[in-house]
Amino acid sequence: MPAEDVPGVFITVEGGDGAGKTTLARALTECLRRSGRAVRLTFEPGGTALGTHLRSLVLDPGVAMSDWDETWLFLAARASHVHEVLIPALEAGEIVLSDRYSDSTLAYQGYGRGLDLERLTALNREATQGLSPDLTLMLDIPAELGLARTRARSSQADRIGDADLAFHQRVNAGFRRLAAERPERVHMIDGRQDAAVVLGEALDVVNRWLDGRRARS
Ligand code: T5A
Repeated sequence: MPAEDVPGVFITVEGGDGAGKTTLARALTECLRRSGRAVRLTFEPGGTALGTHLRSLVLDPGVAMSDWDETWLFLAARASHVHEVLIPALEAGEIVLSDRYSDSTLAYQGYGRGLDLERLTALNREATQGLSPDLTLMLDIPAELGLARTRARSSQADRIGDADLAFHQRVNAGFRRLAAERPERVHMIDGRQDAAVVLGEALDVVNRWLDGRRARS
């Protein structure tokens, strides 16, 4: 079955470092499960044995790499995530919630590192077998606030999180641009709000999308 025709629902959560993606993805999963739905919560980089190894490599500040080396590692992690986790769960009809996916590569490696966006888009298509999210919840917060949150939580060094503020500002501006270019898929939520308010907005978006799909079928 072509990746774009799988029967489940594929939702991604995106945004800059510390925007609140993991907090939202977990809470949303709980809410959807309580309403009786089968939900698979997963994340990138990670979600598979290979992805877990690649995550520790790509985030290790002691490992030097070029911007393209970094990109290939994220893409390899994504490729294994797509065929090992995402496609099987979607084929089983589950709602799949992924904490980061291909928009992160466009925002971080494209807008942040300055790599060619068209090439990244083509590589994303190959790594994902053309699997695109049905819906993306994008959390927007100023880079300063996101970094303050992640640094308050952990002092552990991280090769990408520790990049300078200007890098994270370019990434966040990139996410906003991606959202503006894809209004039918991407829903921006103000990540500065209280976590409960963020969850409420996200639930509204997801429930409206699910109702719309039911009405269309
Ligand atoms: N990356 C990833 C790329 O460069 N290219 C790619 O293709 C991909 C897939 C790792 C890094 O890899 C880069 C991006 C990243 O730099 P990651 O593990 O998702 O990716 O890293 P982070 O974005 O840094 O993830 P975090 O887990 O650190 O941040 P989250 O998930 O956005 O935020 P969360 O929910 O963990 O919250 C952070 C803190 O803020 C609090 C939480 O309690 C927590 O302490 N918080 C709030 N506080 C106040 N109000 C709210 N609404 C809050 N929501 C959360």
